[in-house]
Amino acid sequence: MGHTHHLSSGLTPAQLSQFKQDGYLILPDVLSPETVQSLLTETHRLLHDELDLSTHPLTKFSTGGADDREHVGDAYFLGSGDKIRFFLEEDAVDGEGKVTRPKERAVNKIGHFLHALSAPFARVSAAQEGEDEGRLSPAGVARSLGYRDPRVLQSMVILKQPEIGGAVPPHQDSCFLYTDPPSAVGFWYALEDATLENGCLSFLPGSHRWAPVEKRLVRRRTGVSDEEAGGTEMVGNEGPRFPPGEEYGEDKKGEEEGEYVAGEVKAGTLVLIHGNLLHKSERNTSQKGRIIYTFHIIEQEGTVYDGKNWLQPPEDGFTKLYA
Ligand SMILES: O=C(O)CCC(=O)C(=O)O
Repeated sequence: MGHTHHLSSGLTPAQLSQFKQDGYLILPDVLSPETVQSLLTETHRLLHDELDLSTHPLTKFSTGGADDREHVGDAYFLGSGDKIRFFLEEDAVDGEGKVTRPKERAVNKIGHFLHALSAPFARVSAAQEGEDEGRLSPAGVARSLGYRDPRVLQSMVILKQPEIGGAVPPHQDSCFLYTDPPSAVGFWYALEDATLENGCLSFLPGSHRWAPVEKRLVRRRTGVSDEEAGGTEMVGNEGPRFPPGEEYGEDKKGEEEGEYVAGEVKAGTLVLIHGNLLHKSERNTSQKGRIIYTFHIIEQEGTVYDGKNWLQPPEDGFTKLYA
């Protein structure tokens, strides 16, 4: 990292205006090679030590079509907000629900409380400005973006396995992590190189300014246990569809919608993703995996977190980002 990074612990003005313009920002070398290695080691340890396929409910998680939403709805998923749980690649399970490959090669996703229950992952979001030899910290980024009391509400490792890694269709994260008004931002860290071949992200630049949060993922029944909730469904969003600010509105779309731009990145890169931004990733049919770590923050101060959201706060509330 250049010397200037030691002077500023948040985003530079140029980085901030790029994020405001595009709705995403690619920041290389934010994680040191040692940190990347520690997170990969922890990922493999979790798969090896903590996953027992013989007792796993074989939940498949995908943001894909109607069939997939059925699976999303089960209690294993709804109860994962304060646990470390494993969600399988669609194509790693056959018609009878049998896993067709070694467990280390069958998992699509690990979530959603890594940032609290796994020390190596917890260190990533707990880092404060000025620590870690001046590397950019999540707290520093959040302060640059104007967050007053940012909370980490979920975290996950997405493995996107070789040959069968599932695609993630275009979506906006604020549909899944809704606050009134919308406030989500994703921190997405490549732990391995992400390329066109193994299913890197792509983004629709500027769509966060004109693409409203039209629907939300909610529990079918609230005030009941995860088992009785009846899974989840997508419903229309009656609340605000953009964060506050004059830069947002459906009229900002203008003439051209534009095209998705691929974000090929090296391991150690951080990608910031605005909660309204349309983004996606393709299938991985290559021989190379694509392991990433992502967590999301919301603004706690002056927003309302909806009791119908699929993800409900743990006992002690969502994790503070600022020390
Ligand atoms: O890593 C991916 O392929 C997709 C991740 C994503 O879109 C998200 O977490 O919102």
